Amino acid sequence: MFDNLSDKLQRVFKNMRGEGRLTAENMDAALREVRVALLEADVNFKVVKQLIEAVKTRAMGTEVLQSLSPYQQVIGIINEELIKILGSHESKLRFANEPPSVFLIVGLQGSGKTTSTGKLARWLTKNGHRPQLVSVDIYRPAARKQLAIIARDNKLPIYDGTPEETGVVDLARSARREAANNGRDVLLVDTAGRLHIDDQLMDELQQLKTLLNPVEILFVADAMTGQDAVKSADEFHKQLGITGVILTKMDGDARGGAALSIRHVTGQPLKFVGVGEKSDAFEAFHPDRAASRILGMGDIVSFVEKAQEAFDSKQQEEMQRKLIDNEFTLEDFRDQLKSLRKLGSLESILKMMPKVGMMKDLQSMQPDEKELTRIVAIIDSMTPKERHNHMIINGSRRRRIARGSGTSVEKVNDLLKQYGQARKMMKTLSGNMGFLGKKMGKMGGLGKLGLPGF
Ligand SMILES: Nc1nc2c(ncn2[C@@H]2O[C@H](COP(=O)(O)OP(=O)(O)OP(=O)(O)O)[C@@H](O)[C@H]2O)c(=O)[nH]1
Ligand SMILES: [Mg+2]
Repeated sequence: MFDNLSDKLQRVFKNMRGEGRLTAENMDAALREVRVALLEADVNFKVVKQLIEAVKTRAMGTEVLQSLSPYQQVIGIINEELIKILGSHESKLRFANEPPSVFLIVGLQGSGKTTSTGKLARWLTKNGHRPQLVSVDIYRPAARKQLAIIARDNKLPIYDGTPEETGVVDLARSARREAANNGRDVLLVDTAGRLHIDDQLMDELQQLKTLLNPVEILFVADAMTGQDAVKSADEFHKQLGITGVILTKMDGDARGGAALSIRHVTGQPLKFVGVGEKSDAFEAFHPDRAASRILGMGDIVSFVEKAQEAFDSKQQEEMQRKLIDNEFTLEDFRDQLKSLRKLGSLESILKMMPKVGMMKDLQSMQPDEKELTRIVAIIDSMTPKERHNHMIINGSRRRRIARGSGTSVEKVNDLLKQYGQARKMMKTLSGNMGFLGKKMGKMGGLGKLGLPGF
């Protein structure tokens, strides 16, 4: 997410730092580069103009020019202005006073409505809600089945309808009744998509809106379509009145401009982003965290949150003790790797790290998902005795393990070497994790951390 833009801005800032003193002239030049970077990232030109003007007015102030750390101040100002553009605070979902709260999921064909409906239901469940799903996409026979499969895979209740219920309105009405009868507090309605906005689609959505009185009408936009996504969001808003946007496929090589433009152009907040095809590749959108990512400051808050989810703290303490006492076995190594994977792909973890300071080295590490799977397979092929004492793994054992895991003796040797190194690395990593956790606790959230010093 935002990788290209972030890289470009990093370069601009680096040049600024090289300037020694900041003057009105070189600041002007730097802001011009920021402008180009934003436009190249496909940010709406009006948004760029407003942002640059706001930054310029504030940054040209004598205070900044005379301050001891003008770059940090300028970056700080850009950060604040970016947050303003993205929406000053996180936009939470609304819920009705009388359950079930109905969320209508709308958008163009293939934008990711069905996938996002499943992801959102999962997210809601994790956050203490009891969602019910229904698909009213009656035009494509496979469409409702697609949602049914997602529901089954994620153990989410879905209203299937009766053979007589062939109309969109019938289905929606029964689904709401079903949700209410089963004590479900949210009904997620996945709707049909169209290639283009047309009257028939809008009529249908309007009917659903009148019938269900939804608290949220979430427009699903495909980030890969850039400014077109922003335009259609705006069009939907004018015709239907949307309450928020889910921007999907932010994991692809989308330039991220849509995310920066939606709020400003439509006046409606970006509420969630989709970052992959899997059902957990979904994040609530936090303007401040996104601004940090764009400016290459990393998204430590999201990382720590994910880490806390994946690593239970008791288990972490136990692990640290083992490391210190040199009792860290291959089995622990495997469990640690598995926990690490729960954080998402290695690549996505690294993207959350700031690109400055000590994390820079980590960024250059080439994550290899297959390698991780192989390591787990090799360790799984060992006997418990071997896992607890790697010293006994001699030549013939190595051959057997290689056969069992479908790898080679060479790979087993590599693993044992890596295990040795990991014992060292894990010690540092788990130390850092503890440190971050404590720091977060003290500061009451990282929003207050502001800019890390360069
Ligand atoms: N990489 C990536 N792919 C996504 C994301 N969200 C959805 N997709 C993929 O996009 C494709 C279309 O997704 P659907 O959820 O079927 O889209 P839809 O809007 O329901 O499509 P229609 O019902 O045909 O209008 C699928 O292949 C999804 O896996 C995402 O965040 N990242
Ligand atoms: Mg669909």
